[in-house]
Formats: sequence, C-alpha cells, structure tokens
Amino acid sequence: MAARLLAARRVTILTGAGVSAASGVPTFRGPDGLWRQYRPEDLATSTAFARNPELVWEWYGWRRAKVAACHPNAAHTVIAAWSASEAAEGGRIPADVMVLTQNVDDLHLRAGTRRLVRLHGSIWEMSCWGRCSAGASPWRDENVPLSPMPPRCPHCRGLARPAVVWFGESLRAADVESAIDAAACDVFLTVGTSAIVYPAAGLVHEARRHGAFTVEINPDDTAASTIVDVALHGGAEQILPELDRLAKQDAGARLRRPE
Ligand code: BJW
Repeated sequence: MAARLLAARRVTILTGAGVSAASGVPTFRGPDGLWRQYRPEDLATSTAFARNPELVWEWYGWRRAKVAACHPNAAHTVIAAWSASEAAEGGRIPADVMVLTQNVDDLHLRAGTRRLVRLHGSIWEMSCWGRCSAGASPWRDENVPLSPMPPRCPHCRGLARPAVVWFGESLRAADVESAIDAAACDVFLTVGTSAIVYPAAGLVHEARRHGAFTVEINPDDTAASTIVDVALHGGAEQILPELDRLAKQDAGARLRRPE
C-alpha cells in the first residue's frame, strides 16, 4: 500500500464523519448518531427547516458547541501533511494530493489541509434562507452559543440557515466538477464514510472507472468494501499514521538503494 502511494502521481482522499470520530465528533449513523430521537434524515432537509427552523438550529447549535471543543486528530494531521506540497515540489508523498470531505466540521482546514473541497459545506457558515441578494453568499459565524437564536441574515434580517448541503439539495457545481476531476487519479482512498450518501458515494466507482487503485479505511464494512481493491479495517487515526510511517520508510530505503 505504501509503495502504491509512493508510485502515484495523483492521490485523492475522500473523507467522512469517521475521520473526525477520534476527535470526539459524533458520526451520523453510529451509536451516538441520533440527536434526541432524530436521525440526520429527519433534520438535514429544507422541509424539516421550513417546518421547524428552531429545532433544526438547536441541532446545529448543539453540534457547533461539540465541534468547537474538538481538535484535529492524527488522521487529519497525516492528510494535511500529504496535501502540503505538490508532486513538482517533492511533497511528503510524491503525488498531487486532493482531499474531498463530506464533513462540515472544518477539522481538515484547522489541520492545514491544502487542496480541500468541502462537498457538504461548513457548519461555521450561514446563508440567507430567503436568498436575499447579499445573503446568498455564505458568511462565517463562529459564535458558540448562537445569538440570536435562530440566527438572522445580517442583510435583510430574515431567517439565516446553515450553509451546508441538505438531502435533496444540489452540491455546488464547482465542487462536483473538482471532485469528478479528482476521481481521475492513481490511488483513491475512501476514509471513514459509510459510502451511502450520493453523489460522494459514487466517486469510488468513478475512480475505478479511471483505473485507480482504491482503498477503504474503516473499522467496519461499508457499501464500498466489496468494490475497493483493499479494505483496511481500523480507525483512520491509527491506519493513516501507520501508512505515513511505512511510506517514509520505503522512501528512505529507495534513497539509500544504489542505482
Ligand atoms: C470510522 C471511525 C474511525 C467510525 N476511523 N472510520 C443516488 C442514489 C440514491 C440516492 C441518491 C442518489 N443521488 C442523490 C440521492 C439522494 C441523497 C442520498 O444520497 N440519499 C442516500 C441516503 C440514499 N443525496 C442527496 O440528496 C444529495 N444531493 C444530491 O444528490 O443533489 C442532486 C439531487 C437533488 C434533488 C434530487 C435528487 C438529486 C445531498 C446529500 C447531502 C448530505 N448531507 C449530509 C448533511 C450535511 C450537513 C450536516 O452535516 O448537517 O451530509 S447527510 C450526512 O451524511 C452528512 C454526511 O456528510 C453524509 C455522509 O455520512 P458519512 O460521513 O459517511 O457518515 P456516517 O455516519 O454515515 O459514516 C461514518 C463512518 O465512519 C462509518 O462507516 C463508521 O464505521 C466509520 N468510522 N469511526 C474511520 N475512527
């Protein structure tokens, strides 16, 4: 596996909630994925928000407080280091690394990840629910707790919404384009995602179509496990540092080997 990473020209990493699990951020479909009695499908929709914005904002307020108390873990750190420089600059692994995350917690950003696409937006950004012209572009708000509650659009004083992608909503076209482009890679890693939410779940198929070597990192089997070339069972915070160590070891051995 480490040899594959060292030989690759383009590496793409798709991450999901599991990559932040060791930081203390609850996953969506794990044992602590329920908030009160609600599943994400009950709250992460525009219908739910239209019906009861206070309830949906309460859920986001609770999650923002949780994430604010969390820090990037070893998995975020390795991914950030891999992304830090491009092939041409002789990066930590000699590939162009692109990171596609479904997570809205911004822990990849806080770890310093470059070339990052946040497919589902950010929990720290808001936009105008009424789509007033100035409030259509997301603005950042890191206040915990939120005040007023529910938050208002600073431009038209109407209701604000979290600038995240809910079920039934389209991802930003530019993000989808970047993700499809990134799927044309040599090695594709799917890390900490149940691989059931589309379009992100389709990217591993896209990568395979391009001939990528595909790897899953997850303690459990998922919808992608039977599709990938290799499924590595374990926490991302353990497996990624181990892969990084092996890659460094292999790279060192190559440098020492006489021509
Ligand atoms: C560890 C670990 C450790 C634990 N280390 N791992 C094609 C087919 C079927 C359906 C559709 C389709 N195309 C579109 C759809 C509909 C829908 C969809 O996919 N539904 C499925 C549920 C069936 N998709 C959409 O609606 C998307 N929009 C769209 O396609 O627009 C076009 C369109 C419009 C209108 C009609 C039709 C098409 C939008 C999807 C947006 C998803 N949004 C959410 C909420 C974001 C905001 C927020 O956070 O509040 O995104 S839902 C939620 O699920 C969140 C996540 O990003 C996403 C994925 O979850 P993830 O990350 O995989 O988490 P979990 O909890 O599921 O898994 C965690 C994993 O970690 C587990 O496997 C653990 O084992 C593992 N783990 N510890 C490594 N230490």
